Amino acid sequence: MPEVVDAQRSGRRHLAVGDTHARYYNGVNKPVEIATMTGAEAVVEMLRAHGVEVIFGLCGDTSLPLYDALCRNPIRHILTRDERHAAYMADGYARVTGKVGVCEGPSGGGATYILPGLVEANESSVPILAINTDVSVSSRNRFTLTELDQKTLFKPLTKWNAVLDRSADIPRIVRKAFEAMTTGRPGAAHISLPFDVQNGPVERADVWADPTLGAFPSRRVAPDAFHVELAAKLLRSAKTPLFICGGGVVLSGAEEELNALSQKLAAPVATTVSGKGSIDERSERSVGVVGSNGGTPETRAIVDAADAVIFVGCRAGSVTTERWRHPVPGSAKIIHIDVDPGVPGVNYKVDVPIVGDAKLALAALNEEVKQRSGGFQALAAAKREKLAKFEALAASGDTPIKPERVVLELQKTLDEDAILVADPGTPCPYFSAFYQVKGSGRRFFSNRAHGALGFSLAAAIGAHIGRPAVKTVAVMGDGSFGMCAGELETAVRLKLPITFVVIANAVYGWIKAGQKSGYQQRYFSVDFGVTDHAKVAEAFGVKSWRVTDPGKLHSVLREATAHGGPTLVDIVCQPLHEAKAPVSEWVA
Ligand SMILES: Cc1ncc(C[n+]2csc(CCOP(=O)(O)OP(=O)(O)O)c2C)c(N)n1
Repeated sequence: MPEVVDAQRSGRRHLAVGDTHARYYNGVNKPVEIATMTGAEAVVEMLRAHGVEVIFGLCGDTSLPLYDALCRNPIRHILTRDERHAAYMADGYARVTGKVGVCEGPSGGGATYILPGLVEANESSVPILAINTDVSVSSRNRFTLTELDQKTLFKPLTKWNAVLDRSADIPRIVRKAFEAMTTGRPGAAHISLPFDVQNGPVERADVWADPTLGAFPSRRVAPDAFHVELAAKLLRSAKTPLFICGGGVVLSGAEEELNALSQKLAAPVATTVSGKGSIDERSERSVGVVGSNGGTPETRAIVDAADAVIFVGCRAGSVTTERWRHPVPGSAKIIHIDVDPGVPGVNYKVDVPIVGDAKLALAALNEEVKQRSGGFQALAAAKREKLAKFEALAASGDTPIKPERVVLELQKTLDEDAILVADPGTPCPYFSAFYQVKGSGRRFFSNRAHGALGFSLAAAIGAHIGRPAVKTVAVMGDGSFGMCAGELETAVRLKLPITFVVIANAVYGWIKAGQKSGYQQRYFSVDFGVTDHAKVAEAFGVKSWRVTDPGKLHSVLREATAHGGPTLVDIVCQPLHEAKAPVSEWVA
């Protein structure tokens, strides 16, 4: 009876409680019992096998089998109030844990609503998996309610996506999704899971995973030694080398290697907004953020003075380089380290491309270079100048409150290990420029790929779930608040001690500043009404304050951040177009 022996060897005879038994017939018409589970159970077990502990999402008709499987499983399910925020939560969770974030939603609107979060994560190289349930395979092409071509919808916006047609394919497809998300450049994946596929059988023996694929980067790729040698040679003759680090350093966990190499080369380290956390910003070698959303004239001057720029895990995009003007093309030799071979050489003529994982590439380069001597006097002077301008504005007792004051007070209030999530609008440039990340690793992030307003509230929830031991704060404009307020209920229901800060100015301020600097103050359709965000939050059950007096800001922020549940501080702030800070430098 070879078939039965095979079944025994593979463990199929060892049935677990709840297993169903499919009866297959061998060639001589003898039944072979095979343990199976439903497709929905298999999906959940496959997630668990990859180390998934939490899923963010929202229910729907087509998700009923999945929910029934989830309810009998230890994976924690966080019920959200819309799918966009479920994806943002998965994104925030992934960024702070280094693990894949998982979100789910139903068919039709659930799929179209989850999409913005997937797009942001994918472009930010954050591995999140979204599962949308779908109408049954047997109901396709029959004008079925919520039917949608999920395969085509998600294809251009994810690193990898699939629609399941058969339950038997579930284990293989989930394995493939995790491999795609966490190898090479991390990215988002999407799986469409039809209703009848959730109810079909899956062989228990097929439900296995390589758990290392649940965290990123899962399979690091080493750089070519030849290019590493070329880079070392180039650096030997450089007088003022400079690093510009993107999100790839923190994603790769390469902070130590970066620190060691920049020390050895006596090279300053500048970062993009996503690169914040690559280096402790208190270091004498830290430049801070450069570019048009957080850079200042002082940090730009440091970039322009470099005769060799080493981009690390950075796409040298329009914001970081102020539309490819800084570094000035041709004025510095370019070494470009990236895990994606399609990145080096796209925006700058590259002298040495190094394709590989940032941690491995920086370590390899460290082996090849010699200790250089060099001082940081010019950098220290530039930073003093930048800080002096900031501190003068931050000390102001003017009303409406200046954004600089908000940055300063939060800086004074938060512990070094706190996580700050910033929305676009005022928060991103001001906090990127002036909020000093103390220590390395993920302590600050913003949604820099697409910059959709309303990211930070949900992303902060995900970050808190991922790293509950530290304080998480989300800072958003009132434009953003209007796009995400519903998730305050989630924070209240789960009693999450997150502090939400609203920079309230009753205007889409960043755009109005653009109308001021580029369109002779022809202000058009950018002002909206005043909202008392503290009252709105209170209605959800959030402990809230509305602050108009800068003198009260410190004590309110202290009380809010110390509270054991969700809090919101609504701060009536000066709009960007009235600011005297170098905002005009930041507007594209
Ligand atoms: C979803 C979305 N729509 C439009 C924009 C374009 N946009 C960029 S900044 C901005 C204004 C932000 O306003 P607010 O959140 O109130 O912050 P403020 O600039 O006033 O500080 C807008 C509309 C965007 N980033 N995201």
